[in-house]
Amino acid sequence: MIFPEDFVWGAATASYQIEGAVKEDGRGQSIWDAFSHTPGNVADDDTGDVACDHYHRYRDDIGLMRQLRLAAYRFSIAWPRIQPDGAGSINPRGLAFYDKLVDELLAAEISPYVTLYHWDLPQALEERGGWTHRDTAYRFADYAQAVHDRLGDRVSDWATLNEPWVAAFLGYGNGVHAPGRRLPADAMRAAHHLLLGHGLAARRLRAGGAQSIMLVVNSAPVLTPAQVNDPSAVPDEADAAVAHRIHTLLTRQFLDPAVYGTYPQEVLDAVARNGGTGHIQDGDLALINAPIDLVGINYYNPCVVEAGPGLPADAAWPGSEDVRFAAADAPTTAMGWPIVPDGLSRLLVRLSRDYPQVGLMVTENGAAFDDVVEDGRVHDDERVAYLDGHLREVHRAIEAGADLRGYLVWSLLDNFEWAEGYRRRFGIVHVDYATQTRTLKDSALWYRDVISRNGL
Ligand code: PNW
Repeated sequence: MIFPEDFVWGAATASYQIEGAVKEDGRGQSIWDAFSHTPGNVADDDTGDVACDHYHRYRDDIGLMRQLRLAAYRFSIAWPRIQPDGAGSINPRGLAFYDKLVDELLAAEISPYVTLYHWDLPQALEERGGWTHRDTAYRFADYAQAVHDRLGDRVSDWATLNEPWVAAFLGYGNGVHAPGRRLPADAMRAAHHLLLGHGLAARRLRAGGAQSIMLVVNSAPVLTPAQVNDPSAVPDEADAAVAHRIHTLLTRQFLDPAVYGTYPQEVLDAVARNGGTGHIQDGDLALINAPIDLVGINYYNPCVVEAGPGLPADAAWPGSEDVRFAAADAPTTAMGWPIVPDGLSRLLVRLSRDYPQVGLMVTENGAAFDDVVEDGRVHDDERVAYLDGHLREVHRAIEAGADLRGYLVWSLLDNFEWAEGYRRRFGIVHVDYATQTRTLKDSALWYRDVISRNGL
């Protein structure tokens, strides 16, 4: 099973999950510092204070990437390192770190894929309303431009936002993520302002000459329970209607405005029922509809739903009063997430058909398991099977005509898994946090061979 010649193989991380060094070189506070330092928000009250200490160990970590023959490395920039207060003057020491990181990657012949926002909003901006406040979108565009001004001569691949659905609906809807707010109306405002920030930033990047601009979404095929193991199962009308609505709220809410400059009517209806549409101003959709080159897809598992009249709305899903979120009949990872590899091909084929103007890239895919180091090895056979199964589906999607440019595994390193803290390990490289020892898991060695063969 051979992949296209120019297919991009790589791995991904995010700043707050790996860097540590939260007080160094003038970095300001982010919402994740405030949130993780509030007891009860994160499992074991873990914080990103030290994480993988990547801020000090990035050279060694790039050495690992080189050993694995990665062609691409997707990382994110911590906005509060660049602008400690989220606005105004630029902190040169913050930019200097990413400058060195990029140079070191290029020296190792690894293409940097820079994500500008992977959830670490400057706390100073949260205190002015965070993403519920329209001004944050404009501040984000200024920050994006400052980063591009510094790195744009060497970085050609840019992503504006990581997973705006998660940032809005887990951050402001159910409060499981920072900033831990819990109001559907806030989540819907945040979603719109994130999109506005994306559009404004994409325009600045383009004006500065960026080659490739991407929006990264957490997407999933939305299936009824019967469809999980039988793609040909035909849901009844009520189930089909709720599945369509959840697909619209999860994926079309973000990609339709970005790619087509429109909101689906069902999104506008949900916004209208949850605080109103007053924050959506004339001209916003035209701004959000900035030309982009790629859509990044983060896929972990399908979303399984059926009709369930009269239920309380899930806090993360305003507009889901008639939806029952169901378990999939499938084995699960340590996160409890069902393993459904062909969900990935179904998703990619559909998105390629729905959004033919843009290319696709799998910007995250991977799994957490309870890994243990034994005699310097980690026999993570389950992760190898997970990755192998999903890569077969990536190949299948390409054969079916999906315009798919590359695949990035989540994650290079075990890291701070947000509300789950350090107990969930997604890395292909094991991190012993007490000593910061890195150990290549069997999955890393397997992935290296996949990359070398450009196939399975
Ligand atoms: C993504 N959910 O997060 C992120 O982009 C990564 O930073 C993260 O480590 C990875 O997936 C694994 O979780 C998500 O609850 C977190 O639906 C939570 C959800 C989805 C994505």
